[in-house]
Amino acid sequence: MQRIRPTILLLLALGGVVEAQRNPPVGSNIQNWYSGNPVIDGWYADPEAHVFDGRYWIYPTYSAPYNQQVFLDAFSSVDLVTWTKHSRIVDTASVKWAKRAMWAPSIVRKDDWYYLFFGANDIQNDRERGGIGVARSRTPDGPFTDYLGKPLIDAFHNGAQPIDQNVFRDRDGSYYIVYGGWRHCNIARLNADFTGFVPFPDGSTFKEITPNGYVEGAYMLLKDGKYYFMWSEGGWTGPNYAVAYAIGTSPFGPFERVGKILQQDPTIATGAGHHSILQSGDTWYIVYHRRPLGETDRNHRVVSIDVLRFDARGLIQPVVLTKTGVQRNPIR
Ligand code: FUB
Repeated sequence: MQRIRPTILLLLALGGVVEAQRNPPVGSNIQNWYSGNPVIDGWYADPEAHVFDGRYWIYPTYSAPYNQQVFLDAFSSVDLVTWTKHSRIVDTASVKWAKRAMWAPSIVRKDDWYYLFFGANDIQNDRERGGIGVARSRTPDGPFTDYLGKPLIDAFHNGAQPIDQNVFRDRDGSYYIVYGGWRHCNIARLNADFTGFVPFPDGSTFKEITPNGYVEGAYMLLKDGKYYFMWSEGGWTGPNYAVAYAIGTSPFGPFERVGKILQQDPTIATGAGHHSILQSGDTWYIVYHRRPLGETDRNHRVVSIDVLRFDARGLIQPVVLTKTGVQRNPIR
């Protein structure tokens, strides 16, 4: 029999400890071992999830009447079960041009700064002040302060309302913003310090990549060399809100709609949509909002988390909505 080296034995033992930490011992209180859904307390929507500084983070919209949406809160956890609230990480008090409707934060870490992109004011035309802004902080819990003193995108381009942005780093190190409401989605390449954009070779800055069915809530995931472009469909105030996706070979598509991955389950919740994706080791999660059964107020949205699965061909399997949420997963 081959002799097993002590270091391998130690790694096997540590693996056992990690598994033991994730799985509930027989007879233990199951609530301590699952996140539960909603995963955080309160009315929140449009969550973007990340891992920063050894913690899981969720950055949502505060789901309330537009005039009360004057700040953003964040939530962090080391195990997906117990969450800490970080109140008012950014506030219209420190973003002079933003008055209301602070929506759908998207965060990236770059050069020891955390950049928080957000929508504000829900502008209806180019004469109104507002759009997509940027705030930044040295730490993921803020305080984030206005970076530009004005919106980064302050007008409609290709018919896209400047809201619902997702910023991502491409394989070559470039940063892109995908965004847009009113059934149009654009992509633009951010410049190195996020103060503006790098025009594309054809001279344009905003390229439309709207797939069939797109309404809002753009999100780009790079996985195994593919660009999974996801978005929300339907109306966010109703039960049929949903998430669909396409797969492309470049951030510019073309994106052919594959199908829905997230939608209501009338036995669990309605209006499931506006999501983001979280990875921890080999486990993928979808973090999204939904409306509890019986709730009719359009702002009564809660943030939930469930497992996201890919099949052997890399296609996303339909998400199973749960009340239990996901298993405890201590961050490594
Ligand atoms: O939360 C405000 C708006 O509702 C978001 O911008 C949309 O995506 C929808 O979720």
